[in-house]
Amino acid sequence: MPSLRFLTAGESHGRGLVAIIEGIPAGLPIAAEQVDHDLGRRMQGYGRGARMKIEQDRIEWLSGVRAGETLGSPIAMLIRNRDWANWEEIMAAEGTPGEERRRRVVRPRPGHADLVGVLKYDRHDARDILERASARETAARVACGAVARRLLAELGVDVGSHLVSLGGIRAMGDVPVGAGLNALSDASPVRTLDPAAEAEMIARIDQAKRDGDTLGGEIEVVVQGLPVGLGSHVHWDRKLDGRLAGMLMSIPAVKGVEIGMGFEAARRPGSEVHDPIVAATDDAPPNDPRAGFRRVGNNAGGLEGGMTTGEPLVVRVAMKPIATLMSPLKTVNLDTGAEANAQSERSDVTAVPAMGVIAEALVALVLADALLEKTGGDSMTEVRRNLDAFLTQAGGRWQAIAEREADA
Ligand code: EPS
Repeated sequence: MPSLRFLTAGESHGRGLVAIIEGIPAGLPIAAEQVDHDLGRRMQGYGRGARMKIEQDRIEWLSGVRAGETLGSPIAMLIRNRDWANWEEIMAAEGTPGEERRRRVVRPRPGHADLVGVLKYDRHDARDILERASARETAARVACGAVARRLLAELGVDVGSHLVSLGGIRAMGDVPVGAGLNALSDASPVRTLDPAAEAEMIARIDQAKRDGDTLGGEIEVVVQGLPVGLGSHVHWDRKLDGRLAGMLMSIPAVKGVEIGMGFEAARRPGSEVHDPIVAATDDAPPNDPRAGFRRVGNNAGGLEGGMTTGEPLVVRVAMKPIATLMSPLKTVNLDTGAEANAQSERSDVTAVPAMGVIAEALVALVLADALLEKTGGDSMTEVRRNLDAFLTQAGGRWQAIAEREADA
């Protein structure tokens, strides 16, 4: 069983979303505003549609938190859908099976779950599928991720992201050392660190909107302050690379994940890929296991053998364009079998900037799970003590070598 698990429920136009996270130790300070901050960040981004003007995502604690601290019990959160007022009748739980309701969807969108979903689940209205396939569900995951982020932050770990490409336009820009990445990326309407690319991307989004088209792109998550040795090399399902990639590939419309140098590493010789290990007697804190074993570069993206190296974790995530096109693609009507244009409901031109916030949340959940697996602990006191003990032990190795060499 994982150390940390989470579950979400809720339809896009239902009453709301429920998020449950289980395994967070007792004594973690947390406030609703900290979760709401991430929910608000997820709703931003140039290219989103009208729905984001309706919603003001906020959590209500249902359980697991008392007097501003976690209790160690499952944490349940509710996010109400403000749009519910407009959908109450269409989405009502009461009624008769098979009855015809307004806003039926019978022209499935290529690229969406619509068609396979109705076949697999034996439905006659693709709304029964799209309501849950919708990226609305990611709000609940971001809420769980915000709790995991709080845990990591208490231990000095910062999770940030920025957009590196949109609609084929690439962005440059240096990630700051420390905890300042999101302050920079959140200030950009497309969450990029490159002002020139930002202007081009906004123009590309405006053009796509006029064309009734949609755009994909890539984001990069950077995690700084991670201890060495999270994850493990000993078994496939304990390797952190796989756990991260699996989680990130579960974001709607995500089609690829790269770690560190990523796919480029496949094209280069080993001498250009692996990060040399060099001895260095610098003034790093005695409990830093990396002291004495410095790395030249970080092409590994902070992972070797399925474990964290202590260098920044760097993961890139690629998202395809949203499947709801205002200039629709060809499809077949589910009722009549006739050729038709795919349904085009209100949607976003692009949601890549928001996907970065979702990816941060999921990376935080995977890392918090791996951290708790390393430390164990029912309370934050215990987690802290166990982590410090491990770091002191691993960091002491260099000290021991240095003392032995000095004696010799
Ligand atoms: C979505 C379509 C749009 C998006 C929605 C995902 O919603 P609506 O159909 O209500 O206009 O805004 O995203 C969210 C609601 C959200 O919170 O991210 C879709 O079809 O997936």
